[in-house]
Amino acid sequence: MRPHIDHDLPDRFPTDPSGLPEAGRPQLLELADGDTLDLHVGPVAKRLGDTTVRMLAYNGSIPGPTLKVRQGSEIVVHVENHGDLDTTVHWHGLRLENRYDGVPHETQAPIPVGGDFTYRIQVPDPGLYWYHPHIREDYTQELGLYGNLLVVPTDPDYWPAVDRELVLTVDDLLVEEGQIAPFSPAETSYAAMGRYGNVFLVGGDPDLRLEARAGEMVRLWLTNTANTRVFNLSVPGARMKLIGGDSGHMEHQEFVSEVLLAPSERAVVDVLVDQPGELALEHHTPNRSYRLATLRVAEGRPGPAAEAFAQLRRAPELEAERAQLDHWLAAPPDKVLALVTQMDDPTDMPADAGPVTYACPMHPEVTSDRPGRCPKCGMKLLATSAPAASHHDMAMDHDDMAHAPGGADGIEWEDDMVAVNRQTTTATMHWRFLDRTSGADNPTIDWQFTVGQRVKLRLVNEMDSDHPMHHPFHLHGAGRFLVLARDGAVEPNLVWKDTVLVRTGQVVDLLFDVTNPGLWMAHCHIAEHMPSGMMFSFNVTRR
Ligand SMILES: [Cu+2]
Repeated sequence: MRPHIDHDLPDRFPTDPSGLPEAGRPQLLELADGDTLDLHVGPVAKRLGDTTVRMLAYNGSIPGPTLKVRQGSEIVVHVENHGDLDTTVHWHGLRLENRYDGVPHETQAPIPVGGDFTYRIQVPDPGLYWYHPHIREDYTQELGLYGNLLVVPTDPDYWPAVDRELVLTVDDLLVEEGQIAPFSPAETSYAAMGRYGNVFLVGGDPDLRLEARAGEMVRLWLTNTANTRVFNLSVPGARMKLIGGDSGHMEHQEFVSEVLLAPSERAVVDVLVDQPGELALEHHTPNRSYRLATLRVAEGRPGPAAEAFAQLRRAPELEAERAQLDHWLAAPPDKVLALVTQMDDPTDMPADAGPVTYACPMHPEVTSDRPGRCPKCGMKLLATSAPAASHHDMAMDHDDMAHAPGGADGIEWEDDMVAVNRQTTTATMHWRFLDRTSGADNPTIDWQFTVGQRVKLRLVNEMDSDHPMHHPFHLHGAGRFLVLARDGAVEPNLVWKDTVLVRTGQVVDLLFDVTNPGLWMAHCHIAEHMPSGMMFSFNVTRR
């Protein structure tokens, strides 16, 4: 189906792919210390199965180029914006100089369409990072503006030997009748749960086919670039070993059958492919399985990979962190942050509308004649009965979707309330961080830290909220953190992180190692939650 042409609708973003260059495959660019990269933001025509849509790309590919940089070096990135709106580039997970962090109005002026900006990017820590805009991510990141940055350690033994490396973004895109579901330039929609997609993209491809040889150790460098979806990834039939997370290697390598990745999190996984044939990268929720990509394994010779795979290495610097963890586990938190929402009823009942029935959008069998909360999931009950017109609008989009009721594991795997979710905007959803450090409601967050400080942060995803759900909490490059405990259970395997998934109702304790001065952001990495209020900035001063 041909996309509509929207020339006469200035209140919409352009959607016509005619005449645009076709999106290419992402390049792998090795950049030496001091090298300059030109990064161009612009529209592309992207084939998705039998339709072609207009998307946005860095240097003409989705994802943008993978930048391979040696630890400790500095690269210069000259960004030119030929996209649809102002932009910046945020270098996710890097502890870099604050003025290159890409936060509009705080660390730099937005780059206007036709404008440019030059970043100087420092990479002190080995591992997998990524870059994306920090303006209207719900639109620009969904449309393809993301790419990886791989920091190669100076220590050649940091990672185990490997035969093949695959840098893969996992993402989902919402496509309706052959077109990307519309966006408003004026406001962010799907603000309740974020925009879940129905087309899965691995490395930007809805049907990615990868190659390997039997006997190889294949390393998957995985990044979740979705707006809101949590991925649970596995390669059935092959053995996997988790070796790294957001920022570098794990305290101890471990064999795993699956890897949970919240939006913006990364994982480094070694996969032993010992048989020729076909393997698949899959996403498993409690109710469904999705095939994301295919790995064809050709005949090969057994090499040393199997022996190396059997070894589980440990990271001494993270074991040293664990040795002093008891002190931090016992210490009271320095800051307590509650994650809550207030939700306006999108049906907006007039007072004289007559009798009203309230129902849970996720559990329609739960009804009440008065406002309240769903006993199954805690969500605010929304008016459904009268008037008839809004009842129709509120029709629950249950389709053939299998439902994880309320997310028994604290994760909303699917959008179980599409009709309501689509209508919610930053005007009607009020996602909030509340500073409960003093024990009182205090919406004004005034964090002040000093370089060299270590801070215990407690995140409380409160059930007493109009729509409790999971949130991936992200801290910008003021430092990096370790997860100390989740619901009081000590974190079994440490890794330096910049994003943590806080499940519905969960309490997560972090140890934040503050290293870089400046004004830095903390926010939920659900692209629709951040502009709905789940963000703040804090200050780090030099010692
Ligand atoms: Cu959130």
